[in-house]
Amino acid sequence: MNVQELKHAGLKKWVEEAVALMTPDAVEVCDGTQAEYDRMIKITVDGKLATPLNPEKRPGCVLFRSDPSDVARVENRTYIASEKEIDAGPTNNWIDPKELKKTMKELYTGCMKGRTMYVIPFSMGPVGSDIAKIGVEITDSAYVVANMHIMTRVGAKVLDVLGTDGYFVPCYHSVGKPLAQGESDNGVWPCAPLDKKYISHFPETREIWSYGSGYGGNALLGKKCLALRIASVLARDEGWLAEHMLILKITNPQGESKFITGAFPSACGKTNLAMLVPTLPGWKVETVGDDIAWMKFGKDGRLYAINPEAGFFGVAPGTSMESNPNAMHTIEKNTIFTNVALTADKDIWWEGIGYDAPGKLIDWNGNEWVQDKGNKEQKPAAHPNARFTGPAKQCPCIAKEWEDPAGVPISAFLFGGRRPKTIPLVNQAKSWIHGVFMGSIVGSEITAAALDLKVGTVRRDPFAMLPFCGYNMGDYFQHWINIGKKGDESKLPKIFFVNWFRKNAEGKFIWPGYGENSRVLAWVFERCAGTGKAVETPIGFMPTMDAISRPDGVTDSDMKELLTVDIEGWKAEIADIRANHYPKFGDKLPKELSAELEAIEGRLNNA
Ligand code: GTP
Ligand code: SPV
Ligand code: MN
Repeated sequence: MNVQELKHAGLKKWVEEAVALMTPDAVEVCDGTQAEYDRMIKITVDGKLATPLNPEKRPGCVLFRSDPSDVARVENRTYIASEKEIDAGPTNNWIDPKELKKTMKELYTGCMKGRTMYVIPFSMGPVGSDIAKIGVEITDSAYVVANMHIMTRVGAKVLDVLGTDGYFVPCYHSVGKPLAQGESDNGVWPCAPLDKKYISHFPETREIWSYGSGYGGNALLGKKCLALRIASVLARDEGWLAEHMLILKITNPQGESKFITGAFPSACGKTNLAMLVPTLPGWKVETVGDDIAWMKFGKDGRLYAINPEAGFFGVAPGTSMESNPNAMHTIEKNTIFTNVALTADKDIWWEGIGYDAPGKLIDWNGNEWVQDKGNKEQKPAAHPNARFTGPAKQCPCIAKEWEDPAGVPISAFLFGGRRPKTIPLVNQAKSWIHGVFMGSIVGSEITAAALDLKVGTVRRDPFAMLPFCGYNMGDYFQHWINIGKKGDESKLPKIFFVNWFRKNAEGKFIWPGYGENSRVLAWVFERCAGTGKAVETPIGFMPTMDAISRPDGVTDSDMKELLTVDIEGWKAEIADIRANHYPKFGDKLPKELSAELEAIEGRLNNA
């Protein structure tokens, strides 16, 4: 379809302005068809950016290797350009929107020369759902178009819903690498140098401008940019929640089901938990979403969640038939792999895939690579943030409700992160406000999901939203408190804190994690059902020693360590929050949270 055929005057005008600024050689409106997807893949294969995989082993799959500078989100190039700096808050980068637009307009000028501009109408959420939102991304990357086909709902049906004057979130994207006459990518992943990359959000005008990166959350603008940073602002204004949360359905042996969401920072286990295969006999877990949840109150006063996405952009390393068979089956076909290793017979391989590298590989940098198992210093064959983009409908454990436009009623929220010490396997908040306090203090060891951070150090990542909250985090805490006041607390989800990542003195994980996490989910389920045995402690309700069954290989003393409150560790935790975390929010810190801090401190001192 061409731009002239667009029926929505505002959209047409917006595209025409972008064309005038970015001067592409051609413009195309995407229709979301399989033929279009195949054509995008062909363009990237012809440009030597993609390698088709073995059709016998991975039908419909391709591998991309990105530029080594373009392998993850870039948090220090991500901006919340609100009119006032205070509205971006202490945890976001801010530039005055006028200044930022001026800088970026210069970068955008002529940036699509030699390329085609694709106009992608997409819906976050089932097309036409009350909770869904429409965005339109313009991009000069066929890789982005193909990924958006999998991750969102693209095309003509979205334009139908948009009609002649419907609302859409406008999203600009360019890789920032114009081509000279006759030049082609010819195997070089197009992107701009780090100091020219901008991932910008204008919360008042609800616009997204991204430049210079072709990677994941920087470039697939429906995901973190729209569904979290812009949506969090909409959610604040409209009284709902846009969260970095998986959504799962859990069914007990009696056939009763509940829905649970969980917020863990990037690369801390959302996809794995969402697709978990329970080791507990008779229990079943199914997936609704693996990264983002949008939640609104239903008429019955409960919170209902939808997954705004249509695919999974999951971390590849560590994914195996043992750790996550459902993900492995999802990615058997029609999947885009980015920065994994390539085998001689054109299949994929990565660290933690569950078997040794079969002979000579091509690593994510495009170099020959042979596994040297004795050598701990060997560089990995797959980038630690290598990803697969796979369609959710191919997931064997996808829940039948996953596209229900009304969403699913949520019984529990989990918060967690990677904490080698102090934080127990699970505890339950005493109340909504106590739960909000727990969400506000989430800490986690940094992972490879962001480029510019030091992997392994613990940082506070409130609600797992630190890189994704589109406004002042203090106001965001207040918004969570307000949601609690809006609802009848007995109907709101119960709030839990979990930690799969406790380590022993040898640095080994004490809890086996993955499918064994079902034991913790079962306790959460039982607590929501009013059964589940618990004791009250200074940090909340904790399971009695016999309330969670012990997995093989976990000793009684391990269990004790996982389920005992480390009073001294918690005192240090609270002191750190008092000295370093909460002061960042100044007057924006809700007084209810200071009161919770006082209260927990008092309880720990009396313990
Ligand atoms: P994003 O897509 O970045 O938001 O990540 P995510 O939260 O979905 O994380 P994911 O499930 O992809 O897991 C990231 C890494 O953590 C993988 O290498 C997993 O193998 C590992 N992991 C997931 N769950 C567990 C667990 O229960 N225990 C341990 N030890 N590791 C886990
Ligand atoms: C994350 O980093 O939380 C991701 C990957 O889910 S990205 O889409 O790049 O944000
Ligand atoms: Mn994520």
